[in-house]
Amino acid sequence: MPASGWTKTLVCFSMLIALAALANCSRAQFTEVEPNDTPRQATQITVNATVRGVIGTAGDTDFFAFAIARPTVLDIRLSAAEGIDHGFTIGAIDHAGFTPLKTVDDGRHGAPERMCNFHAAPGGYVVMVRHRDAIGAATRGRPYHLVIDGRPARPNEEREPNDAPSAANPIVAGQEMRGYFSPGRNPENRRPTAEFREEDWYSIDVPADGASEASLIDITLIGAPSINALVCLHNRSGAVLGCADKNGVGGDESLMDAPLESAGRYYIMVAALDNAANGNIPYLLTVRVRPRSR
Ligand SMILES: [Ca+2]
Ligand SMILES: [Ca+2]
Ligand SMILES: [Ca+2]
Ligand SMILES: [Ca+2]
Repeated sequence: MPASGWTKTLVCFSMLIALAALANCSRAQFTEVEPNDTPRQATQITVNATVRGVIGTAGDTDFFAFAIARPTVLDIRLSAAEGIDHGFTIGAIDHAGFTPLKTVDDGRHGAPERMCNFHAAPGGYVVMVRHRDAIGAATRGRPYHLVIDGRPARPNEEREPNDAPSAANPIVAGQEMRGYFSPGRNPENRRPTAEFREEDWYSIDVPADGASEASLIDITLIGAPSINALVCLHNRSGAVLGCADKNGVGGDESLMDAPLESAGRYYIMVAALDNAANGNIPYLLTVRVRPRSR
Protein backbone atom coordinates (compact mmCIF):
# COMPACT_ATOMS: atom_id res chain seq x y z
CA MET A 1 0.00 0.00 0.00
CA PRO A 2 1.40 3.48 -0.90
CA ALA A 3 2.36 5.85 1.92
CA SER A 4 -0.77 8.00 1.38
CA GLY A 5 -2.93 4.86 1.68
CA TRP A 6 -1.26 3.96 4.99
CA THR A 7 -1.78 7.52 6.17
CA LYS A 8 -5.49 7.39 5.33
CA THR A 9 -5.83 4.00 7.03
CA LEU A 10 -4.07 5.30 10.15
CA VAL A 11 -6.22 8.43 10.19
CA CYS A 12 -9.41 6.35 9.89
CA PHE A 13 -8.19 3.92 12.58
CA SER A 14 -7.34 6.83 14.89
CA MET A 15 -10.78 8.34 14.30
CA LEU A 16 -12.43 5.02 15.16
CA ILE A 17 -10.42 4.81 18.39
CA ALA A 18 -11.30 8.43 19.19
CA LEU A 19 -15.01 7.73 18.58
CA ALA A 20 -14.86 4.63 20.77
CA ALA A 21 -13.10 6.63 23.50
CA LEU A 22 -15.75 9.35 23.19
CA ALA A 23 -18.49 6.74 23.61
CA ASN A 24 -16.78 5.37 26.73
CA CYS A 25 -16.12 8.82 28.12
CA SER A 26 -19.59 10.28 27.61
CA ARG A 27 -20.00 10.05 31.38
CA ALA A 28 -17.75 12.01 33.69
CA GLN A 29 -15.51 9.74 35.79
CA PHE A 30 -15.11 10.18 39.55
CA THR A 31 -13.44 8.29 42.36
CA GLU A 32 -14.68 8.53 45.93
CA VAL A 33 -12.61 10.58 48.35
CA GLU A 34 -12.54 9.17 51.88
CA PRO A 35 -13.61 10.12 54.44
CA ASN A 36 -17.07 10.52 52.87
CA ASP A 37 -19.00 8.97 55.75
CA THR A 38 -21.49 11.81 56.34
CA PRO A 39 -23.53 14.04 53.98
CA ARG A 40 -21.24 16.95 54.80
CA GLN A 41 -18.18 14.91 53.80
CA ALA A 42 -19.77 13.77 50.53
CA THR A 43 -17.57 13.38 47.46
CA GLN A 44 -18.75 15.97 44.91
CA ILE A 45 -19.89 14.49 41.60
CA THR A 46 -22.17 15.42 38.70
CA VAL A 47 -25.07 13.77 36.88
CA ASN A 48 -24.13 11.67 33.85
CA ALA A 49 -21.20 10.28 35.78
CA THR A 50 -19.62 7.03 36.87
CA VAL A 51 -18.16 6.90 40.36
CA ARG A 52 -15.80 4.24 41.64
CA GLY A 53 -16.03 3.48 45.32
CA VAL A 54 -14.85 0.82 47.73
CA ILE A 55 -16.48 -0.73 50.76
CA GLY A 56 -13.43 -0.10 52.87
CA THR A 57 -14.31 -1.05 56.44
CA ALA A 58 -16.98 -2.98 58.29
CA GLY A 59 -19.00 0.16 58.93
CA ASP A 60 -18.15 2.09 55.77
CA THR A 61 -20.77 4.43 54.31
CA ASP A 62 -20.12 6.50 51.20
CA PHE A 63 -21.92 9.75 50.37
CA PHE A 64 -21.89 11.42 46.94
CA ALA A 65 -23.33 14.89 46.36
CA PHE A 66 -24.48 16.61 43.18
CA ALA A 67 -26.63 19.54 42.11
CA ILE A 68 -29.67 19.52 39.82
CA ALA A 69 -30.30 22.74 37.88
CA ARG A 70 -33.54 21.81 36.10
CA PRO A 71 -36.14 19.03 36.59
CA THR A 72 -34.36 15.77 35.78
CA VAL A 73 -35.24 12.08 35.78
CA LEU A 74 -32.36 10.12 37.28
CA ASP A 75 -31.47 6.53 36.40
CA ILE A 76 -29.27 5.37 39.31
CA ARG A 77 -27.39 2.09 39.05
CA LEU A 78 -25.12 0.53 41.64
CA SER A 79 -22.97 -2.30 40.33
CA ALA A 80 -22.59 -5.57 42.17
CA ALA A 81 -19.77 -5.79 44.72
CA GLU A 82 -18.72 -9.40 45.08
CA GLY A 83 -20.07 -11.01 48.24
CA ILE A 84 -21.55 -7.77 49.57
CA ASP A 85 -25.21 -6.94 50.16
CA HIS A 86 -25.29 -3.22 49.53
CA GLY A 87 -27.94 -0.67 48.60
CA PHE A 88 -28.35 3.07 48.23
CA THR A 89 -30.50 5.92 49.44
CA ILE A 90 -31.07 9.14 47.52
CA GLY A 91 -32.05 12.22 49.44
CA ALA A 92 -32.19 15.99 49.30
CA ILE A 93 -29.59 18.11 51.06
CA ASP A 94 -29.89 21.75 52.01
CA HIS A 95 -29.07 24.03 54.94
CA ALA A 96 -31.35 21.91 57.14
CA GLY A 97 -29.43 18.71 56.38
CA PHE A 98 -30.04 15.40 54.62
CA THR A 99 -33.62 14.24 53.95
CA PRO A 100 -33.81 10.63 52.67
CA LEU A 101 -36.32 10.32 49.81
CA LYS A 102 -35.92 6.80 48.43
CA THR A 103 -34.02 3.68 49.48
CA VAL A 104 -33.17 0.98 46.95
CA ASP A 105 -32.13 -2.46 48.18
CA ASP A 106 -33.72 -5.18 46.03
CA GLY A 107 -30.93 -7.76 45.79
CA ARG A 108 -28.85 -9.66 48.29
CA HIS A 109 -25.15 -10.53 48.34
CA GLY A 110 -23.36 -9.84 45.06
CA ALA A 111 -26.43 -8.32 43.35
CA PRO A 112 -26.61 -4.92 41.61
CA GLU A 113 -29.24 -2.30 42.48
CA ARG A 114 -31.16 0.13 40.29
CA MET A 115 -33.85 2.77 40.28
CA CYS A 116 -34.61 3.97 36.76
CA ASN A 117 -36.81 7.04 37.27
CA PHE A 118 -36.22 9.21 40.32
CA HIS A 119 -37.69 12.66 39.59
CA ALA A 120 -35.37 15.33 40.93
CA ALA A 121 -36.51 18.94 41.22
CA PRO A 122 -33.78 21.60 41.14
CA GLY A 123 -31.67 21.48 44.28
CA GLY A 124 -28.94 19.56 46.04
CA TYR A 125 -28.94 15.77 46.29
CA VAL A 126 -26.91 13.08 47.98
CA VAL A 127 -26.66 9.37 47.21
CA MET A 128 -25.59 7.22 50.15
CA VAL A 129 -24.11 3.78 49.45
CA ARG A 130 -23.98 1.34 52.33
CA HIS A 131 -24.03 -2.37 53.00
CA ARG A 132 -26.74 -4.18 54.85
CA ASP A 133 -24.67 -6.33 57.20
CA ALA A 134 -21.23 -6.00 58.72
CA ILE A 135 -18.61 -7.17 56.25
CA GLY A 136 -15.63 -9.25 57.23
CA ALA A 137 -11.99 -8.99 56.25
CA ALA A 138 -12.58 -11.21 53.19
CA THR A 139 -14.92 -8.74 51.53
CA ARG A 140 -13.31 -5.46 52.55
CA GLY A 141 -11.89 -3.48 49.67
CA ARG A 142 -14.36 -4.77 47.10
CA PRO A 143 -15.03 -2.02 44.55
CA TYR A 144 -18.36 -0.88 43.14
CA HIS A 145 -19.42 1.58 40.46
CA LEU A 146 -22.25 4.02 40.91
CA VAL A 147 -23.69 5.30 37.61
CA ILE A 148 -26.10 8.27 37.62
CA ASP A 149 -27.67 9.27 34.29
CA GLY A 150 -30.13 12.13 33.84
CA ARG A 151 -32.75 12.98 31.21
CA PRO A 152 -35.57 15.55 30.91
CA ALA A 153 -38.99 14.54 32.23
CA ARG A 154 -41.56 13.50 29.62
CA PRO A 155 -45.24 14.40 29.65
CA ASN A 156 -47.58 11.87 31.28
CA GLU A 157 -44.99 9.82 33.11
CA GLU A 158 -45.00 8.91 36.79
CA ARG A 159 -42.99 10.97 39.21
CA GLU A 160 -41.14 8.90 41.78
CA PRO A 161 -41.22 8.83 44.73
CA ASN A 162 -44.99 8.27 44.66
CA ASP A 163 -45.16 5.59 47.33
CA ALA A 164 -48.18 6.72 49.36
CA PRO A 165 -51.51 8.47 48.75
CA SER A 166 -49.98 11.67 50.14
CA ALA A 167 -47.39 11.56 47.32
CA ALA A 168 -49.80 10.42 44.59
CA ASN A 169 -49.26 11.65 41.02
CA PRO A 170 -52.35 13.39 39.60
CA ILE A 171 -53.79 11.57 36.60
CA VAL A 172 -56.35 12.91 34.13
CA ALA A 173 -59.12 10.72 32.73
CA GLY A 174 -58.30 9.49 29.25
CA GLN A 175 -54.57 10.21 29.48
CA GLU A 176 -52.12 7.33 29.24
CA MET A 177 -49.65 7.40 32.14
CA ARG A 178 -46.27 5.70 31.79
CA GLY A 179 -44.62 4.23 34.88
CA TYR A 180 -41.97 1.74 35.89
CA PHE A 181 -41.81 -1.17 38.29
CA SER A 182 -38.45 0.11 39.58
CA PRO A 183 -37.15 -0.61 42.16
CA GLY A 184 -38.74 -3.92 43.12
CA ARG A 185 -39.20 -3.33 46.83
CA ASN A 186 -39.57 -0.44 49.23
CA PRO A 187 -37.73 -1.06 52.53
CA GLU A 188 -39.61 1.88 54.07
CA ASN A 189 -43.06 0.32 53.53
CA ARG A 190 -43.90 -1.27 56.89
CA ARG A 191 -47.64 -1.66 56.44
CA PRO A 192 -48.37 -5.22 57.64
CA THR A 193 -50.58 -6.02 54.63
CA ALA A 194 -47.97 -4.86 52.11
CA GLU A 195 -44.63 -4.97 53.89
CA PHE A 196 -41.73 -3.84 51.66
CA ARG A 197 -44.05 -3.56 48.64
CA GLU A 198 -43.01 -0.90 46.12
CA GLU A 199 -46.17 0.99 45.16
CA ASP A 200 -47.04 3.69 42.64
CA TRP A 201 -49.93 5.90 43.72
CA TYR A 202 -52.05 8.05 41.40
CA SER A 203 -54.94 10.35 42.21
CA ILE A 204 -57.89 11.30 40.04
CA ASP A 205 -60.48 13.97 40.77
CA VAL A 206 -63.96 13.02 39.57
CA PRO A 207 -66.04 16.16 39.08
CA ALA A 208 -69.65 16.42 40.12
CA ASP A 209 -71.81 15.55 37.13
CA GLY A 210 -75.11 17.41 36.88
CA ALA A 211 -76.64 14.69 34.72
CA SER A 212 -75.73 11.80 36.97
CA GLU A 213 -75.18 11.45 40.69
CA ALA A 214 -72.63 8.69 40.25
CA SER A 215 -70.04 7.52 37.74
CA LEU A 216 -68.31 4.37 36.63
CA ILE A 217 -64.54 4.09 36.35
CA ASP A 218 -62.53 1.86 34.01
CA ILE A 219 -58.87 1.26 34.84
CA THR A 220 -56.61 -0.52 32.37
CA LEU A 221 -52.98 -1.42 33.01
CA ILE A 222 -50.78 -2.69 30.20
CA GLY A 223 -48.19 -4.64 32.14
CA ALA A 224 -44.46 -5.13 31.67
CA PRO A 225 -42.42 -8.27 30.90
CA SER A 226 -41.37 -10.31 33.97
CA ILE A 227 -43.93 -8.52 36.17
CA ASN A 228 -47.09 -9.91 37.77
CA ALA A 229 -48.99 -6.66 38.14
CA LEU A 230 -51.66 -5.60 40.61
CA VAL A 231 -53.88 -2.52 40.37
CA CYS A 232 -56.32 -1.33 43.05
CA LEU A 233 -58.85 1.48 43.39
CA HIS A 234 -59.17 3.29 46.73
CA ASN A 235 -61.53 5.96 47.93
CA ARG A 236 -60.44 9.17 49.62
CA SER A 237 -60.36 7.61 53.07
CA GLY A 238 -58.17 4.74 51.91
CA ALA A 239 -60.76 1.96 51.67
CA VAL A 240 -60.19 -0.51 48.82
CA LEU A 241 -63.04 -0.37 46.31
CA GLY A 242 -61.62 -3.09 44.08
CA CYS A 243 -58.45 -4.75 42.80
CA ALA A 244 -57.49 -6.47 39.55
CA ASP A 245 -55.03 -9.36 39.63
CA LYS A 246 -56.44 -11.85 37.15
CA ASN A 247 -53.36 -12.46 35.02
CA GLY A 248 -49.85 -13.66 35.71
CA VAL A 249 -46.34 -12.58 34.80
CA GLY A 250 -46.28 -10.19 31.83
CA GLY A 251 -50.08 -9.93 31.76
CA ASP A 252 -52.32 -6.88 31.66
CA GLU A 253 -54.91 -6.03 34.31
CA SER A 254 -58.17 -4.14 34.15
CA LEU A 255 -60.85 -3.04 36.58
CA MET A 256 -63.95 -2.19 34.54
CA ASP A 257 -67.31 -0.67 35.42
CA ALA A 258 -66.32 0.03 39.01
CA PRO A 259 -69.01 2.24 40.57
CA LEU A 260 -67.89 5.44 42.27
CA GLU A 261 -69.73 6.52 45.38
CA SER A 262 -69.67 10.23 44.64
CA ALA A 263 -67.68 13.02 43.06
CA GLY A 264 -64.31 13.68 44.64
CA ARG A 265 -60.82 12.26 44.82
CA TYR A 266 -59.96 8.62 44.24
CA TYR A 267 -56.64 6.80 44.33
CA ILE A 268 -55.17 4.11 42.09
CA MET A 269 -52.31 1.95 43.35
CA VAL A 270 -50.08 -0.02 40.97
CA ALA A 271 -47.64 -2.64 42.29
CA ALA A 272 -45.68 -5.72 41.24
CA LEU A 273 -46.10 -8.97 43.11
CA ASP A 274 -43.05 -10.85 44.41
CA ASN A 275 -40.90 -7.67 44.61
CA ALA A 276 -40.08 -8.00 40.91
CA ALA A 277 -38.59 -5.07 38.99
CA ASN A 278 -38.36 -3.92 35.37
CA GLY A 279 -36.45 -0.70 34.82
CA ASN A 280 -36.37 -1.07 31.03
CA ILE A 281 -39.96 -1.43 29.84
CA PRO A 282 -42.73 0.74 31.33
CA TYR A 283 -46.30 -0.10 32.18
CA LEU A 284 -49.11 2.02 30.77
CA LEU A 285 -52.02 3.08 32.97
CA THR A 286 -55.24 4.56 31.58
CA VAL A 287 -58.31 5.62 33.56
CA ARG A 288 -61.70 6.50 32.11
CA VAL A 289 -64.67 7.91 33.99
CA ARG A 290 -68.20 7.90 32.55
CA PRO A 291 -71.70 8.53 33.84
CA ARG A 292 -73.60 5.56 35.13
CA SER A 293 -76.44 4.91 32.68
CA ARG A 294 -79.85 5.09 34.18
CA1 LIG B 1 -16.79 6.10 53.30
CA1 LIG C 1 -28.72 -5.22 48.37
CA1 LIG D 1 -42.76 3.30 39.85
CA1 LIG E 1 -43.31 4.12 43.63
